[in-house]
Amino acid sequence: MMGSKSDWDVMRQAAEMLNKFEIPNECRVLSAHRTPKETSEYVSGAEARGVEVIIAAAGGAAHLAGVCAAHTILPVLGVPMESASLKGLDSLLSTVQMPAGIPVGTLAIGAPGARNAALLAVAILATSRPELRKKLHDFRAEQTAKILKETL
Ligand code: RP5
Repeated sequence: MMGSKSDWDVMRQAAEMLNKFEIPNECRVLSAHRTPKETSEYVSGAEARGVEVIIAAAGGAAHLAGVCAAHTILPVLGVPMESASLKGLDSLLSTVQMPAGIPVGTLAIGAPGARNAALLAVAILATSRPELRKKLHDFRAEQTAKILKETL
């Protein structure tokens, strides 16, 4: 989920990572502020529909991940979007500073956070799926091999 279509250029990287691991996923623009009712309905029904992890990205006064977490017991991963005025520090603090009792697992600002949110979602799903765990091991091994092949 993302608060605006303007987040999609970054958040498509999360979707691409999930697709790489063949994880069925859905991408929606839903805002804590602009579409509060639809956001709460979507998240409230997610568990019953079989959704297992929610990734929520927002920028500025970034309440989306926290609002999602308030409406579900599913793991919610928050991705702070880089903002024009404060470079995402506003988004980071708004996403990460949840009161005790309603957790949001907050990732890095922007594209690294988007990709890592997907990888963390895969890791969560992999705890009960050996085939996915193998894919994660393979991914890490490929990444390591790629780095070690770099020439300068
Ligand atoms: C947030 O406000 C969105 O998540 C986005 O990062 C930011 C700016 O949204 P737009 O004004 O570009 O729609 O709700």
